[in-house]
Amino acid sequence: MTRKVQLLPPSQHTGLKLGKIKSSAAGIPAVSSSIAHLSKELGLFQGLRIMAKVNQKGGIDCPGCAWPDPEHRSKLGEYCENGAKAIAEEATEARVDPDFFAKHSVEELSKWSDYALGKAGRITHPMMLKEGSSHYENITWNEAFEHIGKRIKNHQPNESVFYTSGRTGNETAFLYQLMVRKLGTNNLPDCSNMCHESSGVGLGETLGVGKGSVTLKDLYNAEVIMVMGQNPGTNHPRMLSALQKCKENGGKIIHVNPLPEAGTTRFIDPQSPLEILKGGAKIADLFLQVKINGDLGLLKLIMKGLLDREDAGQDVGIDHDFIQKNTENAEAFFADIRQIDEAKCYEQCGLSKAELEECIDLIAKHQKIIICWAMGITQHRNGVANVQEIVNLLLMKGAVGKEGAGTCPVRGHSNVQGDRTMGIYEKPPQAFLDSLEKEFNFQPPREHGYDVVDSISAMKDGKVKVFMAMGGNFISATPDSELTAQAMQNVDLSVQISTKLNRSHIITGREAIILPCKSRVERDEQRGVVQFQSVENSMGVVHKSIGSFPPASNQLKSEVGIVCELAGVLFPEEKSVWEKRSTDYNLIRDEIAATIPGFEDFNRKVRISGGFDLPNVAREGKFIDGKAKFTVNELPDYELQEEQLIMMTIRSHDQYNTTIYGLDDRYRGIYNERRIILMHPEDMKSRGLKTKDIVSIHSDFMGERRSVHEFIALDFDIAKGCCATYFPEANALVPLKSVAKRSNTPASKFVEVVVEKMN
Ligand SMILES: Nc1nc2c(c(=O)[nH]1)N[C@H]1C(S)=C(S)[C@@H](COP(=O)(O)OP(=O)(O)OC[C@H]3O[C@@H](n4cnc5c(=O)[nH]c(N)nc54)[C@H](O)[C@@H]3O)O[C@H]1N2
Ligand SMILES: Nc1nc2c(c(=O)[nH]1)N[C@H]1C(S)=C(S)[C@@H](COP(=O)(O)OP(=O)(O)OC[C@H]3O[C@@H](n4cnc5c(=O)[nH]c(N)nc54)[C@H](O)[C@@H]3O)O[C@H]1N2
Ligand SMILES: [Mo]
Repeated sequence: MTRKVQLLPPSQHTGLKLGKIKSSAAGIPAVSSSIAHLSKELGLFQGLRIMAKVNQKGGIDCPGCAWPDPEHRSKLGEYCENGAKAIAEEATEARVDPDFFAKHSVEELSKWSDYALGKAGRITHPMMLKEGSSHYENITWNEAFEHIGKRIKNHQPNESVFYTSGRTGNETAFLYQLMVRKLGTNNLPDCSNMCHESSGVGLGETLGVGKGSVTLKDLYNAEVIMVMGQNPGTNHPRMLSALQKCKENGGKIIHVNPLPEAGTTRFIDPQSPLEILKGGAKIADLFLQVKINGDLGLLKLIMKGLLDREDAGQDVGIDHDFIQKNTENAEAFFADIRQIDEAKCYEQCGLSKAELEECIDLIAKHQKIIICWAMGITQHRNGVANVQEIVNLLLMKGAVGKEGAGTCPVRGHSNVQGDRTMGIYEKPPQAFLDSLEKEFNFQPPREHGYDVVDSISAMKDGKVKVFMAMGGNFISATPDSELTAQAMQNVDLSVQISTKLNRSHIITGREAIILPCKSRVERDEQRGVVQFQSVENSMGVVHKSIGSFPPASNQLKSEVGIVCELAGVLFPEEKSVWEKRSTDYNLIRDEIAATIPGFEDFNRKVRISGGFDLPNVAREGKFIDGKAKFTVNELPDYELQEEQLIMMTIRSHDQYNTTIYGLDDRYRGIYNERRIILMHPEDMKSRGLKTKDIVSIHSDFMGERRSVHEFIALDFDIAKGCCATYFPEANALVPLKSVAKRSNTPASKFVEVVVEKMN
C-alpha cells in the first residue's frame, strides 16, 4: 500500500485582517507580543525565567539568530521580541507523543499547515514509519540505530545524504562530519547552501575568507552603513541597537530594499523608557526603494558616479594608495565601470538620478563604510556577482581591513557559520581533509559531495537511498516543493533528528525514522556532569552555550549522543571511542583544537567569559597572498514579458524560517493570514485587480509552468514591477534549476511570475 500524502501545504485561508502599517520597530508592542508568545507556550513565570538566561555570558545562546552579543548586556537578557518567540516555541509545553501519532495518520497530517504542525509541540519518543504503513509507531533507540546503520551500510557511501540545519552546535557538527567522512562521502548539504553560500563564494575569492570582516565595534564606529537586502527589524532585531549606536556617533544609514521595512525606518529601544516616549529614533537617512535584483545596477552606478566626480576634479575618497598596495585586477575593474550601460543600470534598479546623487554624496564624503546584507543579495542567480560588486565598492574606498569599515553578511541560523567552520560542507578544502587524515588516521573522501539542490536532483534520479537530517525542515525549506516532495518519496529511508514536528516528518522516504533530541535551552547531563556546546556568531566570536531547563521528555538524547551512538553502530571497532566523546564534550573540543586553525587551546578559550575571536584575514587586511581582488561582474541578463512581475519570497514577522510562530506580520499591517501577495497599486490596476482579490500565481521557467492558487492580492508600498509572497507557502513556484551561478543557491528572491485573478 502506498501512502497518499498531500505534497503541497494546504491552501485554506485563515481569515485576513488588515491593520496599520508600522514605520517603527520594537517598543512596547514588541514587549507585549513576546510576553503573549511566552505565556501561551509555557506560562509567563517559566518564560521570563528562561529569558533571563538568554545571551548572558555563560548562559544560553539564543536560537533566534546569529547576531553577536554586545560587551555590556542588559539584565533583561539581550532582549528581543523574536528571540523570545524562538525560545517560547522551543520550550512549549505541548507534546507530540506516541499517542499523538497513533491518533493522526501521516496522510491526515499532510493536510495540516506548517503552522499547525509546529504548534503540535515537542516530539517525545523515537518513532518509525514503516514501509506502506499509515501511522508512526514508537521504537526503541537501539532498534532505531540498528535499522539506520543497516540501511546505510547496505549501500555505497555516496548513496546517503546528510543534511544539517544551522542550529547545530560546533561539537555536534564536528562529530557529524567526522562520522560522514569516515563513512566515505562528502554528501553534507546544509541550510547555508540556500542562504549565504553566495557570500561565502564571493568573499572567499576576493578577500580570502568566506565570512564577514567587521566586529560590533566597527559598526558603532562606521561613518556610513549600507543595509542591503535585509529586514533587520524582523530577522535580526538586536542589530537595530547597533545601527542606533552608529547613528549616535554621527554615522549615516542607507537602506536599500524594495520594501520600506519598519525597523530600518524607526527603532524604539524597548529597554529605554525615554525612547518609548519619544517614539523612537529614525534609523535610515536615505531609503532607496530599489527594484528586486536592481542592486548590481545600483552599485555600478555608485562606482561610476564616484569615478565621474573624480575625473571632474572632486575628491571622492577613492583610495588609490590602498588599491595600489593591497589589491589586484584594479585596471580591468575600472575599465569595466567606465563602460557600463547606465541606462540599463537605471532601468534595473528603478531609482532616480537624484536618489543616486544623494547616495554618491554620502559615499564620497566618508571612508569608514560598512555594507551589511542578507537574503535580498544572495538568493539571486547573480548572488555571487552581487557580493563581489559590494566588495568592489568597499575596496575602491579602501574600506576593508580598517576600523569602522568592511563587509557584514548578516548570517541566519544561530550557528550556521560555526557549522561550516567545523567542516559541514560538501566541498571541503583540501587542507581541512589533510588535517582530518592526520589527526584521525583515515582517508577522507576527496571528491565533492552533493549540496542541497544537487541532493534533490540525485534523489529524484534514484541515486540516494538514505537521507538523514541533523535538524531543519528540508521539505519546506527547499525550492520546488512538489518536485522535492516526489524526490524525497524516492528515497528508501529518511531520518530526522528533530525537536519539533514539521513537514519533513510527513513527506518522507518509503520508511522514516524520527530521533527526538534535546534543544539548546535544555540541560544536557552525561554521567552526572552537565555538558555545554559552543557556537560561532556572525562576527566570528566563538562562545559557549549551556542549557539549564529540564528536557521535554526523559527519552530525549543530546545531538552529540545521537551521532555517537549511530557512529558506534556504523564503526563497531571504534564504539568505545565514540562513547567516550559522548560522555565528555571536552574530548571533542580537544580534537577540534588539534584539527581546525584558530581553535588551539579551545577548552580554555571557550571558558573565557564572552568567548574568543577566530582569526580573519580580511579583518587583518592580509587577504590572499596579501592582495584583495577586484572582479568584473556582468549585469543580470533578464527580460520580463509584459505581464510578468518579479517575485521575492520573504519572511513575515511571525516565523522562523519554516517554523510559523503566528499568523501576523505586524509591521506590515497584515494579520491572521499568510497566503498573500504584495503588489504595487499600479501593477494591480493594470491587471484589473482590487485589493483582497483571490489570485493564482504562475512561474514560468525554461518552458515549464508552476502554479499556486488561492493567494490574496494586497496593494502595498513595494517597488513597481515587483511582488512579494511568504516562504514556505510560495516555494512551489521557485524552480529547482533557477540557481545562483557558482554558489548553486536557489534564486528565491527572483521568480518571474504572472498573477491572474481566480474565477
Ligand atoms: N525572526 C526571524 N529571524 C530570522 C529568521 C526568521 O525566519 N525569523 N531567519 C534567519 C535566517 S536563516 C536568515 S538567512 C535571516 C534572513 O534575514 P533576511 O534576509 O532579512 O530575510 P528575508 O525575509 O528573506 O528578507 C530579505 C529582505 O531583502 C529584501 N529584498 C528581497 N529582494 C531584494 C533585492 O533584490 N534587493 C534588495 N536590496 N532587497 C531585497 C526584502 O524586501 C526583505 O526585506 O534571518 C535569520 N533570522
Ligand atoms: N523560498 C524561500 N526558501 C527559503 C528561504 C527563502 O528566503 N525563501 N530561505 C532559506 C534559508 S536562508 C534557510 S537558512 C533555510 C532554512 O532551512 P532549515 O534550517 O532546514 O529550516 P528551519 O525552518 O530553520 O528548521 C526548523 C526545524 O528544525 C528543527 N529544530 C529546531 N531546533 C532544533 C535543534 O536544536 N536541534 C535539532 N536537531 N532540530 C531542531 C525543528 O524540528 C524545526 O521544525 O530555508 C531556505 N529556504
Ligand atoms: Mo538562512
